[in-house]
Amino acid sequence: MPFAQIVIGPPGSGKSTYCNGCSQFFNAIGRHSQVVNMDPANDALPYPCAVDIRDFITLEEIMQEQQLGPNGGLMYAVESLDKSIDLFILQIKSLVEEEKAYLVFDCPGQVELFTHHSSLFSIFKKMEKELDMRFCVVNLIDCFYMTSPSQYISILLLALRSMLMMDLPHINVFSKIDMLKSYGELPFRLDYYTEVQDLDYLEPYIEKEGSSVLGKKYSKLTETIKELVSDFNLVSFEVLSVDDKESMINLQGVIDKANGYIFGASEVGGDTVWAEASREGALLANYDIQDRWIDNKEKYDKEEEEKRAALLKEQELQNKAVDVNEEDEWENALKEWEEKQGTDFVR
Ligand SMILES: Nc1nc2c(ncn2[C@@H]2O[C@H](COP(=O)(O)OP(=O)(O)O)[C@@H](O)[C@H]2O)c(=O)[nH]1
Ligand SMILES: [Mg+2]
Repeated sequence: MPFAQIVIGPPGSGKSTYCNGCSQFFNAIGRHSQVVNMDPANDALPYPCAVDIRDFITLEEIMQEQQLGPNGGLMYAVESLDKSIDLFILQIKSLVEEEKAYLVFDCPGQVELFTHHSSLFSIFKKMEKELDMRFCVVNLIDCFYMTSPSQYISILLLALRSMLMMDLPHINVFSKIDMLKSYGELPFRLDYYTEVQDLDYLEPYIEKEGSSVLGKKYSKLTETIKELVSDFNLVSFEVLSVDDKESMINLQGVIDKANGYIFGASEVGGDTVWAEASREGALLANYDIQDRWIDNKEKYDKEEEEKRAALLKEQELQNKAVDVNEEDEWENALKEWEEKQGTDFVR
């Protein structure tokens, strides 16, 4: 049974960087994975790409032929792929059936594709049906939106809309969490935002923002959206900084649960230690995001920096490459994780 992640989120939210991180992470734990580019505008990919939608269609050509701008061109591109989808699915089929690869789909950033436009969505539904693929949508949202209460409410609505539209297991993620502290102090703890706790507490902050920037009607609209999001009670977030190994390990543990990978992993194979630990529920049970990213961020950053420097020194001594090797970094991070996991097992 094939498994996959569908990586979505607004432009610049870190999707391609995350897909590259996934590629390295899965390599380190021994899971055979491949990244598929679904964005016809993605001309500089940071990862090795197994199937590229640009082999079927490129945005520049469409914009020229159809006299469209970038957004219209993208919609047209996805719609035309929808019509000639069979060849594309055949390539995906060979990846999952012959290569037995775990797939990561890097999607375009236009949010309408995930909120009310059905083309891209129907491609994934087709794969689900024809290849019995198990998906998890990973929705990346820049953590900067946490810093304004009305924008925070807007992204909750956006997340809710794509959850309802895509109708697949869905993990929302605040990306670039390493930047959050530099945006200034937040009125609430980080878990308030990630767990989407009682939104009524935000009211005075929305009002304040309304009177200064956006006007009364806007804050009333925000209040109504807030009630709607609370009524559904579906949205919550994980956090991610791609360079931080611990946040990556934590996120992948959550995703494996959501798409059911941990229950079917024996068929996929290659990452036994990881799969066993996930099944035992030993994945970073005590990952404290407030502590890591706000209260003691500098301390942890310094520790990470020291670890990197030590690794660099060790490599220099061994006359290896001068640049710290990503593989060695992962090896160390996973070793630490296994040690932590050991203590969890004992407990
Ligand atoms: N600080 C920080 N920057 C990030 C992180 N992830 C991505 N970025 C940066 O965000 C920018 C946009 O990333 P990209 O992956 O191209 O976004 P995409 O448009 O969603 O594919 C790039 O400059 C990345 O280096 C992160 O975890 N932390
Ligand atoms: Mg991208």
